[in-house]
Amino acid sequence: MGTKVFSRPDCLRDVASHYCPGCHHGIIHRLVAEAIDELELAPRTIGVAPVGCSVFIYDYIDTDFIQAPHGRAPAVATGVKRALPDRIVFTYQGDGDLAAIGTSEIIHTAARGENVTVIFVNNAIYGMTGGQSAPTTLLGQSTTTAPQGRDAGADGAPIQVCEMLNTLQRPAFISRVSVHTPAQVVRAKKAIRRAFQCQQEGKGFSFVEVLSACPTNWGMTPLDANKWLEQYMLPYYPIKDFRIPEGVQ
Ligand SMILES: Cc1ncc(C[n+]2csc(CCOP(=O)(O)OP(=O)(O)O)c2C)c(N)n1
Ligand code: SF4
Repeated sequence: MGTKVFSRPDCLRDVASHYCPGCHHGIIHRLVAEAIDELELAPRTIGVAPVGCSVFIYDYIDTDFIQAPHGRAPAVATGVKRALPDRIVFTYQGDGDLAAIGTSEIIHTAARGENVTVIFVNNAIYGMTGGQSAPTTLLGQSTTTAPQGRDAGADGAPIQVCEMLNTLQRPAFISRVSVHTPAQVVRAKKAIRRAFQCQQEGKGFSFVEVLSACPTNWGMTPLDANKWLEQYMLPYYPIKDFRIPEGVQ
């Protein structure tokens, strides 16, 4: 009999997802599920689902879930964690959700150092609603609301969320990763696992930004979307561990 070398994480449901071909949400879901399994957190984990394409994360990851209104996931996570401090609480949010309508929630949750984990999926665009500009849209990137490309004069400069949160005193863990190559997937997995471990050990607020492709709204093939991410997103959103507390492996 052969040796099993690859299997579906126990807490990732065996169902087809609704994501477009080449979308990275599915990969990131798998990494979250693997980390929850490896740390044996599933029975006591509560996820907070966002608005956006990944709202249906509650259909894919087999833990308890709450769905929060646009941008409010960190505030909901704060309430849940304070009411049930023995639970592992995480949010999963797109850049429209977290960096636009939810800007104040993420800043103040990080500033308070709430002991929750935030997975922030930055695909530089609003996915679900048809490709409008997000605060993370790159200069020159064309979207349905900036067909000539984002212009700094009219639209401001893109927000670098990790750098912004890294100005605060209280966050314990801040890291930016990507999933556009197998090597980067391995690195991303490590960061997500560390973030959950950080919460498990009571070290405080943990935040992982994952650079992600939206081939549909970028108007590209999945392969070209990965190349675009590498060429244009990485220089402005560098992959980096901004902050890691002592003792987190
Ligand atoms: C209060 C509120 N305002 C607006 C919307 C509409 N809305 C749903 S998804 C979405 C954009 C989500 O984009 P993003 O967070 O980047 O996630 P993605 O779809 O790219 O994964 C918006 C504006 C909403 N659901 N609730
Ligand atoms: S629209 Fe973009 S973010 Fe949404 S599922 Fe499709 S590729 Fe993914």
